[in-house]
Amino acid sequence: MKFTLSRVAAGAAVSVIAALTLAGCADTSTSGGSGSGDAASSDDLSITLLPKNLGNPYFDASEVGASAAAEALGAEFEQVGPTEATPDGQVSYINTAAQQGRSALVVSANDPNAICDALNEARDNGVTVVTFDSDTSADCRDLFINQADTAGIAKVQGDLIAEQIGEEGEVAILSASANATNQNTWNEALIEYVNETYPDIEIIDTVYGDDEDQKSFDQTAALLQSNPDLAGIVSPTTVGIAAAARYLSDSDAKGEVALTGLGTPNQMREFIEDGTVEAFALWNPEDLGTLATYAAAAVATGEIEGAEGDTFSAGDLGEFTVGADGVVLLGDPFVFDADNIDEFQF
Ligand code: RAM
Repeated sequence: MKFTLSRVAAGAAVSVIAALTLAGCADTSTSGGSGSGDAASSDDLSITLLPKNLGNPYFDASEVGASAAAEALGAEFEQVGPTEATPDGQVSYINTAAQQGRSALVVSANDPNAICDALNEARDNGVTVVTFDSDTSADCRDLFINQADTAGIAKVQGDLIAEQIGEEGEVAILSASANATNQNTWNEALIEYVNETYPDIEIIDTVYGDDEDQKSFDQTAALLQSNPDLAGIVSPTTVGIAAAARYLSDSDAKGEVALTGLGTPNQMREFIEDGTVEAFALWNPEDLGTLATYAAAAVATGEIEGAEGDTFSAGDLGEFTVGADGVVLLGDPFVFDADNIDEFQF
């Protein structure tokens, strides 16, 4: 059974829809075109998912949603990716997808520009390119599937940390890689929101754990050591927040230094239970993978062009509309705490 976060939040189960009944949504149409080559028919649809890195439970969850959507669409599906979250690591996979003539590439970008040439070459070879989670510059992809809007992500993290530190004190950001489009956008918005909304909170530093567990753990230790008055840490990455929580849970700073940000319930459950973390936020990464795959199929088959106002079906998730700049929005971030975390398994 599949739930979306907002529906779970409302306490309402979504009825199960047999996957096969969903296949029709990308099964038609030769009209339009992706602007990136010939439309694939749904019979020969092949989709490659390229996350920032492999071995990250967040992207494992998006793969579950993506591969289920591909199956419902009758598409051939594979996930490939580097072990380290770097743009260089992604380029060879993009080139291979182009050489293989894949219908669509669904990618979370480690850099807004560094993978653009490779993506545009792939598009010239007829590959539909859809970014999800972390965008590129808009001229090197067909669509961006955005998990939640930037202002909403800034607000939820800003309000959580403010509440947890009594609206005053020093706060640091433990981010992912220094070039990650998504974290950089969110951090800028977070700093602006906190400066405007909470005058007694000072964001003193941003450090980078590169979405590596050990580096994020070490950066947490260093932050605490060099900032004895630190009141809180915001980590807008599932890798960072889990590593920081593990460090804090075993240190004297547990319960003294607040930690919030964006995490997966499965990784954060023990730290909510042991009191290291009060609350954090995220969306459903499985739904994000599902939506990105349906969107990629809709463009690759020519069902939509990807222009503003185009609509397509994403199976159980419903109908979506392409917004300005080729952005499709999944929904709102959701807050997890001790009262609800056990309802979630991802
Ligand atoms: C990490 C990655 C991903 C981001 C989440 C919140 O898993 O950096 O891009 O969206 O955190």
